[in-house]
Amino acid sequence: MSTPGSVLQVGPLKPSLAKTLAEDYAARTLPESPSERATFLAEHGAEVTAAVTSGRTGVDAALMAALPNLGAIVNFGVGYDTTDVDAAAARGIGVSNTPDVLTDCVADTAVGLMIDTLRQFSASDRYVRAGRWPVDGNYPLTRQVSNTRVGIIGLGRIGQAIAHRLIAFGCTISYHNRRQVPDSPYSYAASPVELAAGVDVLVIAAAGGDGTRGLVSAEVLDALGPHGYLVNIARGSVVDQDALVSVLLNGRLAGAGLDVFADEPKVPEELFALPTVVLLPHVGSATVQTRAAMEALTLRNLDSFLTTGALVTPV
Ligand code: 8YV
Repeated sequence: MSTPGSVLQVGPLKPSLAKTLAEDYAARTLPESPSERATFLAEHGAEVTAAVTSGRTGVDAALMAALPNLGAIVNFGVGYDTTDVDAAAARGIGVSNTPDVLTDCVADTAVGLMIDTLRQFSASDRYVRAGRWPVDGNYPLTRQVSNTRVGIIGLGRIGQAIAHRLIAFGCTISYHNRRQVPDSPYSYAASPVELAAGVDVLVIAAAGGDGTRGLVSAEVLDALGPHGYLVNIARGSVVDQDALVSVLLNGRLAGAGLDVFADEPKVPEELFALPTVVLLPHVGSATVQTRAAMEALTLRNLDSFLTTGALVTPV
C-alpha cells in the first residue's frame, strides 16, 4: 500500500497503531535524540510523504522543512495545537484529526470531573481508604451539581455534548465562543470574564493553540470567584496555570477539576493536598472503545491520502 519509508511515525502512538504502521505500511519512526534525528532526516527525509503523530508530539515547521515531500500530517486526536498548521498550509501539506469519534467520551469526562470536583468523591474515597470515617466522622458537606449555572468556553462539538448532558441535570447553560453559535439555545457571553461572572462552574472545551492561550486569565478566575469552580478537559494552555494554582491555594476559587495541564505530564504539586481539586492524567478520550475508533479514523485518513491524495477529516 505504501513504499517503505513513505510513512513516518512522529512521537509515541497507541501501541496497536504503531504496530500497524510498522507492519502494514513499512513506516519508519523518527528518532528521539537530536543527533540521531538529524542523521535520519538527512538520509530518509525526502522519502516521507505522510507523517502520523498525536497531539502530544505534533509536527513543527522545522520538521516539515526537513521532509520536502511531505503531503499529509495525520493526527491521532482531535486537538492539533502541537502541529504548526500555518506552516503546513504554506507548504501545501494537509492536516487531519479525529473529530466526532471522541466527542461522547470527552463530554462524559467533563461531566464526571465536574461531579467529582463539586461533590469531592475522589477526596471522600481517600477519606474512607485512610480509615478516617470511623475516627473523624461524616465527611464535610459539599456542593450540589444539579441546577448549577454552567458556563462553557468553546461551544464546538464537545462543548455542545457537555451542555446536552448538563441540561439533564437541570443546569442553566451559557457560553463564550469565538463566534456566537447560530440558533444555539444557550445564552452567549461576549467575553470569558462576563461568562465567568455569571456562573457557578466554568467548563473549558475550547481548542488549544495561540488563539486561546491564557484565555482563562487571573481576571477570569477572579470573576468566577471564591464560590466558583473550573473544569478543564481541553488544553492546559487555555488557562493561566500559575494564576489558577494561586487562587486555589488562597481559597479564591472553590475548586477545580483538571484533565489537562500546561506542561504534561508535570502537575503542580502544590495542588496535591487540596481536597477541592481533582487531578486526572489527560484521560478525556481514554477508553478502549473511543481509542479504537480514533485509531480506525487515523488509518482511514492515512489510507485515503496514500491512495487518493485526499484526507477524510482534514482540519
Ligand atoms: C488524546 C486529546 O489524549 O484528542 C485530543 O486532542 O487530547 C486526546 O484525545 C491525545 O490526542 C492522544 O495523544
